[in-house]
This record gives sequence, C-alpha cells and structure tokens, in this order.
Amino acid sequence: MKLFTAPLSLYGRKVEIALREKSLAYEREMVPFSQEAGYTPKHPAVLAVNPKGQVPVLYDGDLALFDSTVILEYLEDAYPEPALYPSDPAERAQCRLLELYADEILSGEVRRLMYRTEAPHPDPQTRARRTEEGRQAETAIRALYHSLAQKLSGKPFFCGDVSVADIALFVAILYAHRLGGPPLDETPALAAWYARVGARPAAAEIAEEIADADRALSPPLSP
Ligand SMILES: N[C@@H](CCC(=O)N[C@@H](CS)C(=O)NCC(=O)O)C(=O)O
Repeated sequence: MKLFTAPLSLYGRKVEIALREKSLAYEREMVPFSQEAGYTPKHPAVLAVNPKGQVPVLYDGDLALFDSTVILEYLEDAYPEPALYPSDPAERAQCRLLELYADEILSGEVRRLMYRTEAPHPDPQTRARRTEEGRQAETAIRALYHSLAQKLSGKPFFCGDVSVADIALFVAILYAHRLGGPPLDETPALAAWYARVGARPAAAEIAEEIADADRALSPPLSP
C-alpha cells in the first residue's frame, strides 16, 4: 500500500493511525506542503485520483482511493482484523456519526485556529478578524468537549473497543491543542480518554511525528 499525505495533514494522520492500529505496512510519500504556500504544487498522483486535489490518497494495488472516511471503510472491509468499527449495525452507525462529528463539526472549529501557524496576514483588519474568529472557535470547542464527555459517559472508548471514532476525535483534539486551543481541564473523563488513546503506540508515534513536523515547518503560534 502507498499513502500520499503530508506531515501536517489532519486527515492523512487519521488514516496513518488506522493503518498502524491494524499493523498494515505502508509506503508513504509526503506531497509538497508549506505554511506559506499550503498544499502546492499538487502532486500528480493525487490529482490523478482525487478531483478535489486533496490528501490523503491511498493506493492498494490497482485500487486508488481518496477521502479518509472512505479509506478507513475500505481498510476495515479488506483487512477486518483488528476491527475498528463495532459489529452491531446501530452501534456501527453511531460510531460513524462520531467520526463525522470529529471530521466535520469539531475539525470545522479547529480549522478556524489554523491561521495561528500561518504567516501573519499583512492586512491588520484581517488579522483582527481572524483573532476574533479564533476566540469564537475556542468557545465552541470547549462546548464540544462537554458534549463529547457526555457521549463518552465514563466508557474507556467511544464505541466499545478502540475505533475510527476514537482515532478521528483524537486527531481533531490533538490539532486543537497544537493550535493553542482549549485544554481538556473542564472534562477530566475526556482528558483521561485522550491520554488513553494517546498512549497507544499508533497514536503516540503519529503525535511525535506531528510535533517534529511543527518544529520543522510551523512558526511560533500567532495570538
Ligand atoms: N474529507 C477529506 C478532507 C481532506 C482534506 O481536507 N485534505 C487537506 C489536507 S488535511 C488537503 O489536502 N488540503 C488541500 C486542498 O484542499 O487543496 C478527507 O477526509 O480526506
């Protein structure tokens, strides 16, 4: 298998944790990325597969896939052990909803913090607007942490055993933290879950790689 991704790609890192949880060997090619230029120029192997030009893209033999959610579903179908989804249909659907919650709702707020690792915008009004949006995102993220703590309701993982929901939520929260977002101090059970997932070798290795990538690529955080 070959994964096209980038050192700070949130969705690419999500796929990498799943690959490692399943002990699947993969080759990795990092596409061009910088904080100044973003994901340019686009890699031809990515453009050949994904009309959106986004990573992650996974090749498994002749099969080429894009979108982290589709990739994780394929990995589960093709390499079912160890399972990263519950077997019961209703629980499986709930687990997928939590993955969507991470990818679209929580990460939607986290995205509003991403200006903090970019070069400061030359226009002072744009800088002020981004700072204000960042504050609003932090308030929204705190509220989402409370809602997640309720969904976790004292369980060790969100959907029984460790699952795609834990992986997607872990990565989204890790990105909130690396972008100076709120800590988990108001939700101790969620903090304990975050430490539990982060102690697993797959997540720990990827978290270390993300920290290395930030040291190499990201300037100090903007306010
Ligand atoms: N829904 C997609 C989102 C992929 C995505 O947003 N990828 C980002 C990197 S994390 C990207 O390639 N951005 C460059 C672009 O949009 O041009 C997934 O889950 O894979």
